[in-house]
Amino acid sequence: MIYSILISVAMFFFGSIIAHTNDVDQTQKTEFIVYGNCDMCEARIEKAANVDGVKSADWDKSTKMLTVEYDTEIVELKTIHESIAAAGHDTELAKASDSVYAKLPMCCKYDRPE
Ligand SMILES: [Cu+2]
Repeated sequence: MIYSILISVAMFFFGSIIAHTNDVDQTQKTEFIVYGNCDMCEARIEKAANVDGVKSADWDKSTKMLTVEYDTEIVELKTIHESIAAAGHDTELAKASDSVYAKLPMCCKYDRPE
């Protein structure tokens, strides 16, 4: 009797370890274009990309490529695009509003994609 309880407890813990390992596997790495110009843009873009569930965000000034690692269980890719657009930077999937774009410092006023 006591053994079957012990086995159940052991299986429970083992099961939760497996569930935990699966969580880690939900990390996805992807890259997409974010429009911007300078170092200030880089800081702004990376900060905006860092929503809940994002593990790393790195924007390359010369290629305009943002590389993000995010947990697909916590955040959708679309949410990351929208957060960046809300900070004033157009992405492949989300466009900044004209009023937010207008508030960017002069050096950050990138050429907007059509
Ligand atoms: Cu800038």
